[in-house]
Amino acid sequence: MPNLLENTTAFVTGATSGFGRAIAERFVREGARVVVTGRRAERLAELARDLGDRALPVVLDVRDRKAIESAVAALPADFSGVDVLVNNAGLALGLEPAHRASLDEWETMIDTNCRGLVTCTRTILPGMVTRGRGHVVNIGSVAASYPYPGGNVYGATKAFVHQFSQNLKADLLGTPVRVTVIEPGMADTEFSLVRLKDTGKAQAVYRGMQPLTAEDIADTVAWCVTRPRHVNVNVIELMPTQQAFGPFPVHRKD
Ligand code: NDP
Ligand code: 8X3
Repeated sequence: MPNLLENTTAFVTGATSGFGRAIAERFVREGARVVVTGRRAERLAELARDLGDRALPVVLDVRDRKAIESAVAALPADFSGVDVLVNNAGLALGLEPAHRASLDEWETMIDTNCRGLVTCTRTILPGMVTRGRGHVVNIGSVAASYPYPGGNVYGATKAFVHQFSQNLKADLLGTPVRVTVIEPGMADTEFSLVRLKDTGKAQAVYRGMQPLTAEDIADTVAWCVTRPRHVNVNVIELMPTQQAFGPFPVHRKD
């Protein structure tokens, strides 16, 4: 797909690692200009060096509403007409059952995965509607639909992302702005390291199986945003061939 995104300006949250980085790289390769954001300034600077002047690094914590509003208001002319917003920044913390999980970690997941995503959307969306061109791509998860032990608040935040995406689509009927939610299963990024805070445990998650890669997700996002304008991909759920669904467990007394 050479230069299919030539006249596109994208805003990617969480571009310092994993999916976000791969999406930014793919978009720039396809000719887009990309605002790359995240909290880790050094990583962003390194990414911007790699990608050249089509990437604009903006250090941003998606939990900080004022920072998002000022960053978007201050975008230079070349990057200000954002027509693809990729709400990717997010995290899972811990796998403890609900009665032992950390409330602080729950709040961090809600603030990042839900509040951050909503704030970026509400800040950038009006410009898309005014310009008559735009696509919001939200990164959800299979955890939105399939519960698992320890998934408690993480899965709930991704269910929020799913429903918010569908409701956005309802609100945007009559405008040309598109909305897609992409819901991956296991993918080998820094996700498990962030969740488990232990390199050995994080590597063990992917032992003996072939997980999705960040490039698989970037490929999926690129496909969605390059469909003809009259085509809206609502939801894509994808998982490794070596992952599947669990049976209903039953707790028996004997
Ligand atoms: P990574 O940990 O590799 O990347 C997460 C990114 O989110 C980083 O760039 C990080 O940047 C950013 N981020 C986290 N918190 C904030 C914040 N408060 N403000 C701004 N940026 C933030 O994980 P993935 O690439 O795997 O995760 C990307 C998305 O994909 C997440 O929403 C995740 O829930 C989802 N997902 C992941 C799956 C997987 O198995 N890997 C499967 C399904 C969905 P920084 O730390 O620099 O701020
Ligand atoms: C990440 C996928 O299955 O670890 O969203 O929840 S899973």
